[in-house]
Amino acid sequence: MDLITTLEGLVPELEKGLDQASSLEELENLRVDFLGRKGRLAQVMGRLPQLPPQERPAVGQAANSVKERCNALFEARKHVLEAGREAAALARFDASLPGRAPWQGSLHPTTLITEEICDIFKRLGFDVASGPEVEIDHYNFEALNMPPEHPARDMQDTLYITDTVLMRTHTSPVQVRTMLARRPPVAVVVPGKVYRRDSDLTHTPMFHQIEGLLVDQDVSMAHLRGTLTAFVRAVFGGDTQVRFRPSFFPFTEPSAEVDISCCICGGKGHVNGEPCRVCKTTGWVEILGCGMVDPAVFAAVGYPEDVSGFAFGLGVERVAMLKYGIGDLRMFFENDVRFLGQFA
Ligand code: 2U9
Repeated sequence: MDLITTLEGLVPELEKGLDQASSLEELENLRVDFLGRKGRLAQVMGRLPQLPPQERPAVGQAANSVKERCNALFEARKHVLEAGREAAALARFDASLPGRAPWQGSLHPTTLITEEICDIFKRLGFDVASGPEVEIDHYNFEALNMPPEHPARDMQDTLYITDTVLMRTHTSPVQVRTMLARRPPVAVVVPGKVYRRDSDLTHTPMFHQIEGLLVDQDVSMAHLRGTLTAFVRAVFGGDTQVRFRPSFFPFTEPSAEVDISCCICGGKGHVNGEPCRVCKTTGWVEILGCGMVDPAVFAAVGYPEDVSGFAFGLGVERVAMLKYGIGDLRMFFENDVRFLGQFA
């Protein structure tokens, strides 16, 4: 049989194969078998050099024509099979089912409370400042009236990087930097991460603080009380009661801790006859520490002797736990979307 007849014979044979191919996979196998590099068309063409030269052009033309027709047949069958696959997929698709709502992200409760607190102080005229989390000893301790042998500098509590470089244990070094950069009057709040060598049920090695500092002439404890009372009532509601208890901090004198009437039991000590778990029936919960800035701190930053000021500090996670009734500090660090999604 001459080569042209053999070549032409491929077309009806392919048509038969295509009729039987019922999937795109079978179709591909067939394509390789007919048109592949070692396929049947290629095998016939391999015999071309054995022909007398004058016969080769006609055979070559026939081969091209067969190849084109074969390709067209493949494409046609491919369209049919693809349409079938799509129809099968649509048959499985139930357009009457309710749609799946897209996942919506939400801000972390730590971020939410931080923003809420900063907004309250911005309305009271405070600026928001930030600074490095890796600090030098001088800004974290020395300038805050904590000299080298002070117990708060203990390796037990502080994450040291070198002898003089450490992870800040509070955001106070930012207030020190602020005072070194600006003359009074100064009113800043400083939110940020702080680090301590501490890890148990109620302490994490990193947590978030917001501290505030106000310096001017004739700033008194009354200004401190008024500012913090306004702040607490903005966060926990206008009925919240506030009490100041004497305390001690190296950087403030006098110092106080502030309790608020328990936001879970409303200060009654009991919820539905059960003892309140949050205030342990006392009706009060501690919310922040504060005081009048110690003159030694002003001296360390070169402020004149006639200025006075107040400062305060709070733990953001603690405020969030009280405000939202969260019982476990670890929730803030596990990033469980079932927890985080509730703050959307
Ligand atoms: C400068 C001067 C004074 C910041 C203050 C507190 C009281 C305080 C704690 C609250 C809970 C830390 O997160 S916590 O464990 N803080 O009680 N912080 S006064 O006083 C300053 C800060 C900077 C220059």
